[in-house]
Amino acid sequence: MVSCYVGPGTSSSYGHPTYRLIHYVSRGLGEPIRWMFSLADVPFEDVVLWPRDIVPDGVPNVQCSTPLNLVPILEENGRALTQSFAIGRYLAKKFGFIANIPAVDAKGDQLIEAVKDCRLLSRVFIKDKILWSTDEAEVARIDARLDEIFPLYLKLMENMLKNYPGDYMLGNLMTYSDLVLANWLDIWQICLGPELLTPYPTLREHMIRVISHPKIKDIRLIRARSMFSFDYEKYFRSKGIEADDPAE
Ligand SMILES: N[C@@H](CCC(=O)N[C@@H](CS)C(=O)NCC(=O)O)C(=O)O
Repeated sequence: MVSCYVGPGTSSSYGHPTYRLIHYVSRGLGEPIRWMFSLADVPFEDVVLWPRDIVPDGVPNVQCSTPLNLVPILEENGRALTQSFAIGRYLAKKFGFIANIPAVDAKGDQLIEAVKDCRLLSRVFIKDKILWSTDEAEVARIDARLDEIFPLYLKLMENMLKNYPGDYMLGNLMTYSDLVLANWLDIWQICLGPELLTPYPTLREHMIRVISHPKIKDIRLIRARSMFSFDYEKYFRSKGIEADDPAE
């Protein structure tokens, strides 16, 4: 049983912080944080949680005492920080995944907030569609809702990328906003099918550029694809989605 300590931090012996990231076994909200550690060559302890429904005895293997009990949680020298985007922005500033020019970084934040909105709006429909929906009328109802959300947001995100020259959101440097965008495009196109991105070639090329990065590719592949559970993984395998990885 792992317990998450919230309180005054402890110093590490040589002044280098000690990091622990606590998150579910899936990619989800924790993934851009893992990618930043990898890109920055900063070691961290990757504490993997197994969702209640797939832990054999039904007891999660972690007990957290942080506000809201939500993961991911970053511990730095024993001090806990929650809220994935707060963690992400903190590490991005520390490790250099921002442009360091306020007006430029605001553009990166604008993209991140659009991704967050799209995730929150679509999440429940994606989950219902993948996990629970069996009858065609229900799937059609969910698809209609998803069709109201994705074209709007994907067009918006594509325009944001196109409006800036260079391979990445803020030019030729890969920043935190690129990691957030690529991770969620990756998850969405796995959940809803690769054709989701067909009308948005700039988004698709961007996603492939990021997830194919040598320091991202391998750690991405050891994670469960979904934000839900391994039952979901079985579902993907049964549909043969595993063979169709855009980073391959
Ligand atoms: N706004 C939060 C949302 C965190 C969140 O919803 N985490 C989910 C997992 S993706 C969670 O911990 N849910 C509680 C649970 O599953 O028991 C963030 O960005 O970190």
